[in-house]
Amino acid sequence: MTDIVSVNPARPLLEIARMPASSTQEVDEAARRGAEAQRDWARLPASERGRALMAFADRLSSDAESLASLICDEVGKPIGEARAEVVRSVDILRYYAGLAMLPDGETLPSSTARGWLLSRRYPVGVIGMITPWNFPLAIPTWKAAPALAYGNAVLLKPASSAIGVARRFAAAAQEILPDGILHMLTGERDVAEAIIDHASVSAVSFTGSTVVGRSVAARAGARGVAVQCEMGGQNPSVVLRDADMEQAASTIATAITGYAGQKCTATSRVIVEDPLGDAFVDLLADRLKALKVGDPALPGTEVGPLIDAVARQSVLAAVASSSGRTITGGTAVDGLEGFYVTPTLVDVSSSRDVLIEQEVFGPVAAVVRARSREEALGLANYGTYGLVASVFTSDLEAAMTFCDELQVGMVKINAPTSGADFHAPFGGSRASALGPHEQGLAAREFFTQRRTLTLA
Ligand code: UN1
Repeated sequence: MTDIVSVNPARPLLEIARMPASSTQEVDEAARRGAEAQRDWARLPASERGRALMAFADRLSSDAESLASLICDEVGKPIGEARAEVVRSVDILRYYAGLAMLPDGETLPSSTARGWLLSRRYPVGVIGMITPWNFPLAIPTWKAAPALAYGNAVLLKPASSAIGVARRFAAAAQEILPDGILHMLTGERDVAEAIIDHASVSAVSFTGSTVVGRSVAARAGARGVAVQCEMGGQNPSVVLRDADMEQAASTIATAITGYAGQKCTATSRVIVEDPLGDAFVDLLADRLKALKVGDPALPGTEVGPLIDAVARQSVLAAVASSSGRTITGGTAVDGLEGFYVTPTLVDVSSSRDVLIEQEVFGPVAAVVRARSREEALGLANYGTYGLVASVFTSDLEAAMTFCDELQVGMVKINAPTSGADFHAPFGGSRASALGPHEQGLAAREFFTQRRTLTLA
């Protein structure tokens, strides 16, 4: 049996976790057990499920510092960001613990004189979750918390490079939840496919690349089960001529380099309206150069390593094949073990460029200039992705026009493209997403099914 192994991206010879890959038989048993356990879980009052989620949150919270260190060690996330991820995950569990008690359903006028017509929500069943390594705790949490709150069971298949964090998450859940309600499986594509194909799995929620997400959707669709995919982004930040340049430069520098750009919400292109052009580019380049690149475990580090050698190779290759002029960065970092890339800004004059059309997933952004607001809008809507965009301006009307015209799932004004409020719907459009949004009350759409009840 093959082992799944995760290593420390800052010290690649250091193994962090090792687990055997799940067999097809284990997937089958977990799915059947999940289906059985789910029936009882769904019958519990919502308040009882909410209490269990609260206890789960407390369990993670009591272990916060060691979880943050594990996130830092296993996926190379700077320790400050790792701590914030733990806090966010605890908050998400508490939020859904309470949300399960919200009023639900509708009473509708009946077509018969004395009848009742009601619409209510019911759980979906067993949900397969295929999660990435970049938010190894928060993404499993924001999928599992609403799924559990609304009475479903969960089969979690995390990315192999983040099995250590997922194992801690699953162990905490198993201490608190009834047997079989949350089960973690390990492995690569074959295990994910076995989950998607299993007759007891009623829906699949995925976060990862657009290519993989579409194959997950096709496979789930072929079996007729619901699918939710959060996929790639190529997110623009637009700086209009009336923007506060200092604020825009600092915010955008953070959005390009937070977790070394390994977020689907990272800023990947910066569109600057004339006449800010060179002045803004210089300011942004200065901000990027000032960032402290290094060991993610050190408190002052702002940019850590990429997840592995392949990731670094593909980021450097994208920069090398751009037709633009590199203003800063674009290199591996000498003298550091681990897969570091210096924060990178490339001045690009044509939209037909790899740094504009593709998701790079590294601390890299392209900058393009626009002669007018209209041109800036066109450049922001260019391409196939549609996750998030940010606009920097002090003109409310311009901000509202961009909100209306941008073809994305989320618009941020004077704020970074990265970062998400867990109580708001999160999701994209076009190549960035398929199916209902995640998080907030919106999560209910995917994790429940409607039933119309007629009482004659
Ligand atoms: C964030 O920006 O804090 O995989 C969240 C991702 C996204 C989550 C980003 N699904 O990067």
